[in-house]
Amino acid sequence: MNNLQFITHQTEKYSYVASAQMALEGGCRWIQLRMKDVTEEIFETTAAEVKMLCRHYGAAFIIDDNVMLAQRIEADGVHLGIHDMPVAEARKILGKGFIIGGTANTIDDICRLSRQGADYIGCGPYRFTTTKKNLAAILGINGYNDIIRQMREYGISLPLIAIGGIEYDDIEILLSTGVNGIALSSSVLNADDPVKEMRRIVELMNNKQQIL
Ligand code: TZP
Ligand code: MG
Repeated sequence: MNNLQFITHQTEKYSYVASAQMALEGGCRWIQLRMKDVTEEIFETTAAEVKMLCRHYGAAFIIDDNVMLAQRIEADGVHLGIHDMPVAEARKILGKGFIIGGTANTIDDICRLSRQGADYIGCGPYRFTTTKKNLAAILGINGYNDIIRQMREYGISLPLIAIGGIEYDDIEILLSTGVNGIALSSSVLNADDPVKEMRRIVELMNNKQQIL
C-alpha cells in the first residue's frame, strides 16, 4: 500500500467499476469501494469485480462501511465512518490481518480511533465537496496544522490521510502540514482525462514518504 487512496464514485460518465479501473490504470494502488444507497447484492457484485481488478494491478482493496462484506469477499480491509461499526468491534470480527481505517474530523475522533486500534485515519474534509453528503466542519490547512500538532502532543503516530475536495495543486501544501497521504475522487473523475490526471498525482505522491 502507499500514500494515495482513490475513492470510487459514480458520475454521469462513469460507473463505480469504471472509476476504479481508471484510477488503477493511472497507477493508484489503493482503492476504497464506496457505494451509498445500493442494495447489499449490488454492493457485493461490484465489490467482487473491483477486488479482481485490484488483484490484477496489485492494489490494496478496501470497502467502505461494510465489515461483513469485507470479511466475506476477503477484501484487504474496511473503512469505517463515525456512524459505522466501531473500529474495536470490527477488529474483533476481522482480526489483525485486515486494514481498518477510520474517519475523523477532530482530535477527539483521532484519539478514539487510536485507542480502538485503527491502522490509519482519513481526516477531513479539507474543503467542500459534493461527493459526500452531510459533511463535517471544513478543516482547511489550519485545521490540519492544528490536528497534526495535537497528535504530536498526545504521542499519536497513526498515519493520517487528508480527504475532501483535494486537487493536484493542493497536495504540496497539504503534505507540508505533516499529513502522511491523501484520498481523493472527484478531481480525478472530473478531469478531461482521468487516467492522465491520476498518473500526474501518482507521480507526485511517489516522490513522497509512503505509509502503511
Ligand atoms: N469523506 C470526506 S470527503 C469524502 C469522503 C468520503 C469524499 C472525497 O471525495 P472528493 O471527490 O475527492 O471530494
Ligand atoms: Mg461510512
